[in-house]
Amino acid sequence: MTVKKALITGITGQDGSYLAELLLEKGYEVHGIIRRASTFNTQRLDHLYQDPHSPRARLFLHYGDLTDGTRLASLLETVQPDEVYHLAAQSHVRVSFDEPEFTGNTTGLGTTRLLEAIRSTGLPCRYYQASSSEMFGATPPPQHENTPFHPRSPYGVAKVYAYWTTRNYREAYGLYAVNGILFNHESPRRGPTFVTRKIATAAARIKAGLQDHLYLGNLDARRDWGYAAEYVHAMWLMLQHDQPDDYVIATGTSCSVRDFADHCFTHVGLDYRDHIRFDERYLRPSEVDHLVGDASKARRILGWQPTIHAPELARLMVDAEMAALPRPVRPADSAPETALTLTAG
Ligand code: NAP
Ligand code: F7E
Repeated sequence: MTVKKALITGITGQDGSYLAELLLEKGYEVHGIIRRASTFNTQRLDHLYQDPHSPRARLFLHYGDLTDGTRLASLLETVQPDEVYHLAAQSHVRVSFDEPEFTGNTTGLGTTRLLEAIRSTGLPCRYYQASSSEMFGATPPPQHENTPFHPRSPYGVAKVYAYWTTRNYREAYGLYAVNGILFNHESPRRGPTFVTRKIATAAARIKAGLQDHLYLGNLDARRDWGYAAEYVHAMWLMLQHDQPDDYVIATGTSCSVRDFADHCFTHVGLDYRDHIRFDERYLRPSEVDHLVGDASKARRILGWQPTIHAPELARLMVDAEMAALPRPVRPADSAPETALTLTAG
């Protein structure tokens, strides 16, 4: 039996790590593109690491960057993937207002570079584009596949560009290319500056007496928050279908940032109102007020359905933060028995 090969851009990110896990479980050979950095950036993958010299190794990492189209093409030639999951992006909405040009270059044009590399190498691979509910922006909920886009940030604008580029390569060149329009999805592996992780971390640390307050911006924004481990399954399902198509992936429910904070703090027996303070630095020049996805197409055609909604998500994220807290150092933990005996003596 031939082993399927997948190439993942953004494998070091939240979704990349869950997707790599899923594909390895399914027996794939997984290749990931990572950026060269002066420090290691593979923490989310360390538990999956296999010595590439081992004959059993099925996870391979390669240096590359979305700004380097030549490298993307040479990697495709080398790896010859059956499936390409394009997850890499400058993915932080607030940061995209500070770095609009960089965000356009990576999140927008990076998609063109990768699709053009696939087209020019002529590989018959299937392509997944990480599209986002941020593309809907100001258009009121519920949002589905035919809802008009009205992005409210340079990030959202770049994702709209990437979405249409993906559709254009499907229509113009017959590429098997799909857009997964994913609503917010979170986990203990979420980047620390996204609001759910920021709140979950703070709730655990405040409970443990390690900090007193948490500074946030707009508490009234409402999001449709799901669990990342369930959402990567939808990405895989999209590439197994007979026809390439675009799908919304969401829970169909929403809550406000304030509600999410309430879930997290209540879980550890605290009142969020005693600990949250306002900092205008976390406001955005234009905000997305309300996102709720209608994922009925994915349920009907792919059989995908989420099981975890915001309240459970908040609890599982806070539990993970509590478990990861530094344990208080006791003498028995810090010193070997002989030293302890000497000190005691
Ligand atoms: P993430 O944790 O921020 O991960 C982003 C990944 O992209 C990281 O591996 C990062 O590498 C890589 N990357 C950034 N710039 C790059 C460049 N110039 N060249 C190569 N790699 C680069 O994002 P995520 O939450 O996993 O999301 C995955 C994708 O889905 C993103 O495209 C995001 O925009 C999109 N999306 C996310 C959500 C969500 O709620 N999570 C919803 C809809 C769509 P480093 O580790 O080196 O930084
Ligand atoms: O903000 C508000 C903020 O940064 C959520 C990305 O994965 O999902 C994500 O984008 C809400 C916003 O996620 C703080 O104003 C208040 O209304 O966690 P976030 P996001 O902007 O929704 C979409 C689908 C993506 O595609 C993106 O890649 O929370 N908020 N106070 C705050 N947000 C942050 N980050 N920090 C605060 O202190």
